[in-house]
Amino acid sequence: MFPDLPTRIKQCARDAGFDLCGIAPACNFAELQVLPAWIADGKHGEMKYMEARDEAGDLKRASLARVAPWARSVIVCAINYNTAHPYSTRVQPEDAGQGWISRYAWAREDYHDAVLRRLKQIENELRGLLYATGDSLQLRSYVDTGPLIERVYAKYAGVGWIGKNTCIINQQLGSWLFLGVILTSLVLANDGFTKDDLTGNELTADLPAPDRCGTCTRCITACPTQAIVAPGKLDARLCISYLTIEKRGEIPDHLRSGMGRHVFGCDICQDVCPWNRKAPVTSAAEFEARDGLVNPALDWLAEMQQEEFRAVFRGSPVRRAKLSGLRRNAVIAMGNSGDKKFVPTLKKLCEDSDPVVAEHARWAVVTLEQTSNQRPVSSTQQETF
Ligand code: B12
Ligand code: SF4
Ligand code: SF4
Repeated sequence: MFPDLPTRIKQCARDAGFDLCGIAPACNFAELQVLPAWIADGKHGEMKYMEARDEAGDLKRASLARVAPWARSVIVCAINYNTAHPYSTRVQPEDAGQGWISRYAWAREDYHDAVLRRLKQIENELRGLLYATGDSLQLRSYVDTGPLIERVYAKYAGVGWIGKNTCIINQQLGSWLFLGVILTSLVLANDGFTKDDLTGNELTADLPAPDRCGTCTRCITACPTQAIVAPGKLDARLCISYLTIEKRGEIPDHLRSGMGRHVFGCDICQDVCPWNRKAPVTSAAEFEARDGLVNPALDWLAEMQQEEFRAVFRGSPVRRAKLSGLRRNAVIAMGNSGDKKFVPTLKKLCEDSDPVVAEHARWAVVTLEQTSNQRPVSSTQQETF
């Protein structure tokens, strides 16, 4: 075994551009036990990938010991993606008729690629280091798509605590963090964990990051759709992030007004978090915002055609919503804007060849006609810090 490997790994992570790195044993931590009930209750909505099961019929994401029995440790890396732009809850009057794309999706490069590239750099360095020692090694890097709940391992790696909004929060950096993990066959025991059992199920680590939410409940109160149903428990079907990114087709009527001006993702439960008040700005150039994506013009998005969508969002996570989803979301935001200048465009869109866009445009026209010309001010817009 290479001397003081955990320290070398953390140095590799820093060299690769990560802001944080910690190591958790690959055990079935208690938090993973909430997944089966979450899925059984249908709280994942239409995200079928969350239901993936192994041959025995068990949920893959509920047990690393079952899906990757060779894995002994999880290297968890995090990178800050915050940029120097105002929060969505600090709406200026001139922004109110414009849309909101989540902070994480303004980036010049899709975070999956940006994070995976860095993880691969660590993998390569580790292979180089251990090749010389003759140690055998298995490594597998994931950003989002692995059979594990990354935030649970981030907690036990000391990267941050799981906030009541379910996000990983770091005391110094806040929660504007992307996570990436490397599963490894290495037993990296001396990383603040008890050493007795790194093979399986019972280990209790002594390094979870301490919970610093305290009595605060700002995220729960601020969530416009009451998606945080209890501290640390999210009903994804109600979450604007799910509705705008993952949900295809029609958005249930009763959830549309709560979506406000969000056209892709939602930042509210992080914008209001006191731990993000002084969140530092990223030094990674690829997370700088692309032109036009901060407070984007709603009519631009609602009338966008396939060719422009491809060009504007090439290599961007926004592609996941697909053109139809993004236009649908923009139309809902127009309906919620309280701004009657959108009525002529919306009336045109009522005849759109995309039936989803047309149906939501009809809803938006009715909604706008029922509101006075005053823009509605939600409780989160009035947020003071
Ligand atoms: C599916 C998914 C979503 C879904 C569901 C979100 C969710 N909370 O589960 C949707 C589409 C809604 C979503 C939204 C977002 N996501 Co997302 N998502 C994922 C994904 C792919 C899986 C998450 C998962 O397994 N959920 C299952 C449920 C059961 O887990 P959970 O709700 O987090 O519950 C855990 C804790 O709450 C804890 N717990 C249990 N009981 C209790 C009790 C208490 C008191 C507490 C405090 C905690 C707690 O245990 C549970 C896990 O077992 C991960 C990547 C990955 N592979 O892990 C990214 C990931 C979580 N997402 C991420 C991001 C950035 C977002 C958004 C901010 C994007 C945006 N701006 O719109 C929002 C945030 C919304 C929110 N408040 O969570 C980041 C989070 C980074 C961070 N700092 O935490 C991840 C890690 C992606 C990445 N690689 O960086 N996401
Ligand atoms: S992302 Fe938005 S909708 Fe989802 S829980 Fe947070 S505040 Fe609520
Ligand atoms: S807003 Fe408050 S309760 Fe919510 S995650 Fe932040 S500190 Fe925790």
